[in-house]
Formats: sequence, structure tokens, C-alpha cells
Amino acid sequence: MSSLYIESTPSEVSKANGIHLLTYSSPNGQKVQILLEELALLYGIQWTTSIINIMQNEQKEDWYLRLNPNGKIPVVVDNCRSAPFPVIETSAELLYLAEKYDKDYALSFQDPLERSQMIQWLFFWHGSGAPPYGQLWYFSKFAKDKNPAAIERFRNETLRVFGVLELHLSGKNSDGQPREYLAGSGKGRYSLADIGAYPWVAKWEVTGFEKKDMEAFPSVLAWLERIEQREAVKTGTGDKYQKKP
Ligand SMILES: N[C@@H](CCC(=O)N[C@@H](CS)C(=O)NCC(=O)O)C(=O)O
Repeated sequence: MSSLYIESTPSEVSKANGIHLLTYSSPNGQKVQILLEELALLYGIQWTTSIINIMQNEQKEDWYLRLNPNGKIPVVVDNCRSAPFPVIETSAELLYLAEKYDKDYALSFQDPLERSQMIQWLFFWHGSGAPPYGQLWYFSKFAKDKNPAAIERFRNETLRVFGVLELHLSGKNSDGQPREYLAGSGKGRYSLADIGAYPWVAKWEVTGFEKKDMEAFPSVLAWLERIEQREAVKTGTGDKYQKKP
């Protein structure tokens, strides 16, 4: 048995073949769920999934920390190699899976500048979007004691970040031409950059934003609508990833 796995590792994980996804259908989990569903439609790829109960801290158990010492979902384990290879951190997982399977660059870019732009927006969300949004989610939904200063700080920062997306998508600061997607020349093309940010931004109502807050971001709302139509997005955020009782 690989040292990656210990006695307590569930057999569905240690005995998995091919790509195995350990996830929970939160925004971070949904990024990778959506990409795998897109790749299934494009290339017929297959994988197996374990739903991790983060409400019961399954991601902090010893067996899980072997796969991800950071104790967070999701993790992708690639069992197609000579030894199982775990990939952590959602943006790295998206890049790994696209590099492995998306040979036609349908969700990525071959042109180095467009590819760089995709990575810039992927990193933007990973480093500047998800952290304040995640804190807002925690302080507004889960924290036992209400902390108005924390809620205000992370709410304002999340709105600021929505404003960054709006500025980029509206084209106001560039050639004035609105963009449809975050990366790619012209109007842009749906890519990993959109997959990275979409599942978070789409949850604006859950974290207490109201329609009137979102009126300042018409290009972002149009971008959300465009992406939510996609079959893979519906499947990747849907019932398939809810744990069966
Ligand atoms: N930077 C990490 C963040 C992952 C993350 O925060 N996952 C959350 C779910 S959305 C999680 O595992 N929460 C449970 C915990 O923090 O213990 C990534 O992009 O993969």
C-alpha cells in the first residue's frame, strides 16, 4: 500500500483507479466538479468521487491529511501514474486536469498571452476573491458570536472584488468593448478562469447580498447568467454531489 494511504483511509479512496475526487459541494468543491463535468462532455473522461463531510471535520482526519496536509477539500488524486499523485489547491487542480485532458484547449488557451491572462484571473480569484468572500461566509453564516466589524470588513472587500470583475468585464478601462468571459482576446472565451470564480460569485445571495447591492455589477450578473446555462455547470453544482443518506 502507498504511504499515502493508512489503515483508516476509506477503501473507496485507497482502491480507486484513475482520477479520484474528494470533495464537498461548496464553492471550492464545485470548481473542480464543474471542470470534470466539462471534460466528461468534451472527452468522455471518467473519474470516481468521495463526498467528504466537512461539517463533521472528515477533512481533518489523519488519513485525509496524508492527501492534503492543509485539511481542506477538494483534493484530486491521480492514480494513473506509477504511484498515486495527490493534487491540492483548487486552481492547481484545475490546471493539472486541463493539462492532462484538455488536449484541444477547449477550456484553456494555447496562445501564451491568452494563457497568461487566464492564469492571472485564476490567481486573482484564488488570492483576492475567495479569501475575503470565505471570511464573509464564515462571519455571516457560521460564527457563533456576531462580529459586525468583521462582517463589514469582509463584505466591503467582497464588493470591491466584485467591482474589479465588473471593471474587467465591462471593458470600461480598456477598449470599451464588453467582455463575455474573463480571459482570452476580444470578448474572451469560457475557460478555467471563469470556472475558478463562478461558483463563489454565483452564491451572492447566500452571503447576504441583495439585488440592490448587485445592481452595481450588471456585467458580472450577465456573466453569471451565461455560465449557469452550461450543462456541466448544472451537473457540477447539482444533486450528483450531494451525499446520499
Ligand atoms: N485554498 C484552498 C481552499 C479550500 C477550502 O477552503 N475549502 C473549504 C471548503 S470551500 C474547506 O475545506 N473547509 C473546511 C475547513 O476549512 O476545514 C483551495 O483553493 O483549494
